[in-house]
Amino acid sequence: MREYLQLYLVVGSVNCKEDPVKVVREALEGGVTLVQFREKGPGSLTGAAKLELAERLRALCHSAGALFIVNDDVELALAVDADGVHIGQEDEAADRVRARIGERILGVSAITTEEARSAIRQGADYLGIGPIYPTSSKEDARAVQGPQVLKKLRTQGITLPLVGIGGITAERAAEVVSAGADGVAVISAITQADNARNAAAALKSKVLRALASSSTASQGPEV
Ligand code: FQP
Ligand code: MG
Repeated sequence: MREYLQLYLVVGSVNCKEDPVKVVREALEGGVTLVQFREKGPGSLTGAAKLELAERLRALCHSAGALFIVNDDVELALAVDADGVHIGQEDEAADRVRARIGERILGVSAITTEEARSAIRQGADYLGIGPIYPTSSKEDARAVQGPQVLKKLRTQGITLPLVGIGGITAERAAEVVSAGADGVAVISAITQADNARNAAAALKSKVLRALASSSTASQGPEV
């Protein structure tokens, strides 16, 4: 699980300036390890069009060796045989979603240690932590937490895979990982870039470098 969180793309058709299939294909070429299909908000697809896009994105992800997860919509996740579902604190209860999806991956949004512990008890496989920085991709986002929230969760004994989300750019990716995340989740840093492939590749290299230095950080000075 942990490795798949390295570069996590959250995407829906409304986030994309061009064909979402093209954006996701390029993002996968650039090193995205997991795609969350988040088709919501004004102008989003519904019904058969939503199902069809989900199927196309799932196929692309699997050809690239990446995971495909559906946001909020458990029924859609089951219909397209997705790898999992991501839910937040306002969505269907985590233990109920766990019961519906069986062994598939369950991601849960959390900020506080209590939310994290509760999600873990209910069967979460990873937690989405944020917003780390200010974001314009989500109208009803909670208060900005800063990378410190990740450090705090780790200090308080949360060892589950964690991915930071909210306002993360290539410039900020390293500090998110250094604070305790296994990777970064982004919407606009990839979907609004002039070149999704290059944007993804830049993020990925920052994440990999930060992961490499975190894993040696406790091993003393280099000799
Ligand atoms: N973290 C992640 C990720 N994905 C998300 N979609 C969220 C957090 C937010 O339910 P939620 O989840 O609070 O809001 P929404 O359904 O509008 O996205 F795992 F990618 F880090
Ligand atoms: Mg949700």
